Amino acid sequence: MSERKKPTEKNVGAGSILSTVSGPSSTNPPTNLGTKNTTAERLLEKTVASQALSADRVSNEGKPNEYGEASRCPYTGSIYEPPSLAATGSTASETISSAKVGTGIPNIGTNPTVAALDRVRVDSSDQILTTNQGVPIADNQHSLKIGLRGPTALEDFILREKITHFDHERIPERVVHARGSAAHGVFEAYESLRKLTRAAPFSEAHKKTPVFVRFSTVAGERGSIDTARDVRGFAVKFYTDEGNWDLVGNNIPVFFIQDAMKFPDLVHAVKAEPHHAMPQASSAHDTYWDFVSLMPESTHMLLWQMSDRAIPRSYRTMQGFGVHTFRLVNDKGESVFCKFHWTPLAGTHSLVWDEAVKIGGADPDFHRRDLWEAIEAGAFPEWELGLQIFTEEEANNFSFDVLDPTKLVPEEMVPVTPVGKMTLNRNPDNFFAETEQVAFCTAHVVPGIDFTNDPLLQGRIHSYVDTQISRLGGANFHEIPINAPIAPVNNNQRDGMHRQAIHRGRVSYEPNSLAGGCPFQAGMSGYRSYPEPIAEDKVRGNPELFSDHYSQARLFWQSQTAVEKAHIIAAFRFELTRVQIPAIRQRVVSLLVNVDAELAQGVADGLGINLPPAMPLASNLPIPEYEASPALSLLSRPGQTGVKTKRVAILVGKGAEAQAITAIYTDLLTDGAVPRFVGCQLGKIPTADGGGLDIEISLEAGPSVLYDAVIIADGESSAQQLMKDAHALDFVREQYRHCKPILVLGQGIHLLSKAGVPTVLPNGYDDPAIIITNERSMLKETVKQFKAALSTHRSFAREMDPPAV
Ligand code: HDE
Repeated sequence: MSERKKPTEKNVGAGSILSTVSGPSSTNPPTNLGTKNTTAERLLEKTVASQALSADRVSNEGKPNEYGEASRCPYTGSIYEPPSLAATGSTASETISSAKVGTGIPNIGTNPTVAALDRVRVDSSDQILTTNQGVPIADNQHSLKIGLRGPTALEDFILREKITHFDHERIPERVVHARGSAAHGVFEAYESLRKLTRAAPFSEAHKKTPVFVRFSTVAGERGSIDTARDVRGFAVKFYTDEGNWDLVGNNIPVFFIQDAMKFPDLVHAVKAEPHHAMPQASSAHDTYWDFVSLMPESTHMLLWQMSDRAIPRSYRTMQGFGVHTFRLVNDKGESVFCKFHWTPLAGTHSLVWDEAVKIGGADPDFHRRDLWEAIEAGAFPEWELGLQIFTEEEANNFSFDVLDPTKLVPEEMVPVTPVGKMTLNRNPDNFFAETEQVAFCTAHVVPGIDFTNDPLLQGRIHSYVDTQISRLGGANFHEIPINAPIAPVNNNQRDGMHRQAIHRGRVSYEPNSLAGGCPFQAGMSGYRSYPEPIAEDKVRGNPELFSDHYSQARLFWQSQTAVEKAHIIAAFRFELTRVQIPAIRQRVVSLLVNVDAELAQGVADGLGINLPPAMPLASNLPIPEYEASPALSLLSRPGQTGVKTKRVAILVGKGAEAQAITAIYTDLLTDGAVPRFVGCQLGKIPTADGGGLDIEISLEAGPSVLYDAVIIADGESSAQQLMKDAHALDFVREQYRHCKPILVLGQGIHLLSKAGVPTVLPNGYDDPAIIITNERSMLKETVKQFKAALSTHRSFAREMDPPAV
């Protein structure tokens, strides 16, 4: 560093310091400005210090390291200490304080815009109403008028501010995944994964990283129903101490298309048709099936989409997948490939189609409500994060290309290693500020996480940042509190719509000498892209292995249980029945012929058509064969949470036997289930013992589809009342049709009989999920049996297509 010159005892040159343009060439500044003004004194100090700081940096010493081999190892930028803090400030007056500008103590090296959300929380308790300018509002009832019956004055700035803000309350909805719900939580690593990755969330055992997670449907608009047949988004924002990492995944491990180029086509095909804007939140229409039937690479995904995965029981009972192959990179720069899996501790459970359709009417917010209620009840949803790790060499020996997002890596080939647990433990305080404004971007990665060349992923890296700019109104969406990292943010990006940060100093470029070289580049400790060697021609095309469109669709099909297969056929039948053009139906079935004969025949029969010839293959390459993978069956993960959070309706009528049902009610509550007394209408009903019981919800407001199971109370007159109400008859029929556990106490059996619900399976055996008891002494045992059935979710053995009941 150069030696600093001593100032002389003069005030010549003061005029230049008090000006903002030019000055003498001498480096000896005046010692005073001929005034006693403290701000001016600081201005002098600032000027002197700035000159000294700038002179310290004689050249950009990093330059030689920016070329050739040396550039492979980025250098750490140099820092120059300012002789006075005034040197780097924007103003000489920065030490002046007020209630608005702050303490007057410069914030050195800090950025409070990234502080916890508390910095922007608002609570109006004990506060008067004000305008947005903080002016107290005297009257919030009337506009300012010329006389009581007169016209409104244009000068009414209070009315105009209120209405203007209201007029602009809405922002554009997400172009896809518009409908969603989110929650805060924490991710805790089981062990350190330092050997594999330097990614901050995995750096030590038991390290906790805050997360915000948004689940969504894809096709519907912001106000559409939760239970549409659709892929679910599963987007996790990790607020790590090395910046934000967004793992923006789905509940299905593969995708429809192989290249980002086709995404707008896919979305235009599945969204409501452009001429009449129908249907809402449904793929069951011509344009969708027209497109996918001409895109055979969609076949694997179509099987998942037609499976019950696409109608989850709850966000809490879905798996999540990163879909693409990613890279993990460790401190030494070594890389492995990785697939991300989220596995719900509550198990994977789905609705059945007839139920999903009816929930759409009974409670369009079914999944939003379920997530909210579980978290508010302290039944925090949990998922285990698992990794499939494999090397590039191993990947080269797979029969498929790991860059192809229509392919998964079967768990039997590469096991899933659990690495941590995510718990969602807090609902957002404000839906708009948090859930709506959160911006997930696949480009948000942290050191230790890197991309592969999956052409779908590559396109996404661009798309997400880009879409937020129009959705959230500009380039500063990262400053919206929910999006701001908890890691410090320092760079030279400036301005743009709605900028929040107020940067100190006049430097917004690098290299610089005037800010002491800061902020400086991190060098080898910063984010470094994995230096994958590539020497190829520039081309639009796909690798040959991408042409196998059916082998993994077959793997999926073969790995399903008989029930799941039947549901897949029924879903294709439903969707294609809604399609109007026969040629499109034919084409879809011709795709399925390449997957499996039983599947294709089942769908063809459902559509009343002959089996068409198989769709021609895209290549003559040998088609890989796989062993069935039981892990792909939804039913293979019953979960560990038993009856917890399961909703149980206890049907009661006037004169019900109260003792047993109140005991069961308490028992279920104790186990974490959510029982409710459901009756013909609200109010207190008399019970057989002369007491009374408060109905919690009516059959009309809380129909069958909103519960996981039903208990029918004992009592002759209770049964009589329920039997006269068709809602009650529908209730038990639907519980039966949707394969839910039914517990019948004593006289409650009459309701079951009147509803025509059989108590044996179609094959004549006892139905294990219909539990009937007359014996009070056996109640404990019976309830145990009921809870066991409730834990297993559904009894598909009774299912018939079409339903007999
Ligand atoms: Fe998205 N996707 N996507 N996507 N995606 C969006 O970003 C896009 C894809 C996923 O809760 C958009 O912020 C392209 C795969 C989720 O806020 C947009 C391509 C997967 C969410 C976008 C894909 C996803 C989105 C719309 C093909 C699973 C909701 C609004 C190259 C791995 C995130 C937004 C949230 C949202 C683009 C394909 C998951 C337009 C171009 C594959 C979970 O940027």
